[in-house]
Amino acid sequence: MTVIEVVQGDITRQDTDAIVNAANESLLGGGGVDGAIHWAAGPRLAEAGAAIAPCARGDAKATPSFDLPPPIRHVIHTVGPTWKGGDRGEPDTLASCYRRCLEVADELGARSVAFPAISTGIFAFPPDRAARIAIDTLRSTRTSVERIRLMAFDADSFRLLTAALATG
Ligand code: AR6
Repeated sequence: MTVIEVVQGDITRQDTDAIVNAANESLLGGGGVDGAIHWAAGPRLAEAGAAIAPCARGDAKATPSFDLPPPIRHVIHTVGPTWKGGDRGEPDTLASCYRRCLEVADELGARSVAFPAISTGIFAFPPDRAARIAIDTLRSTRTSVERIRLMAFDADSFRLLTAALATG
């Protein structure tokens, strides 16, 4: 039985086994949540990312968490789609990100995973559509992860994700 919950806050400060990073294909770091995670994990995260890069859009790859606070042990890096109107496969690529992250979490034996709202910042995916895809995909993917935490970085995202979780 997997529980999905919505929490407002900073993903680098969660009490989960793994956190997901909304990365780019280089896995070297960037802005947004990627910048926050690299800042908190320290420079070894970019070295570890470089060693396993590139990561294709829709795929996911894991590194250790380095200087992130316990109990976080793993960072699962995924690369979402850049929104270009919605008819270039963006919804399928976003769903693939959530699916692949759960597969990687299972390989790692992670029992709890926190996800940011992948692609909804710099990559401009409409947050309401992204929330629906995130929740539908997480609900329909078989996994041994027991607790999935969807992170809302602000109050609007919290309302949106909470409403999406209550429906469908
Ligand atoms: N904790 C939780 N959520 C956060 C945090 C945080 N500390 N910081 C931002 N968010 P974005 P993307 C939210 O832009 O759209 C980078 O340069 C943010 O409010 O981080 O997938 C990468 O290297 C938004 O809801 O990721 C890529 O090039 C969500 O995280 C590109 O940006 C995702 O926003 C990826 O863009």
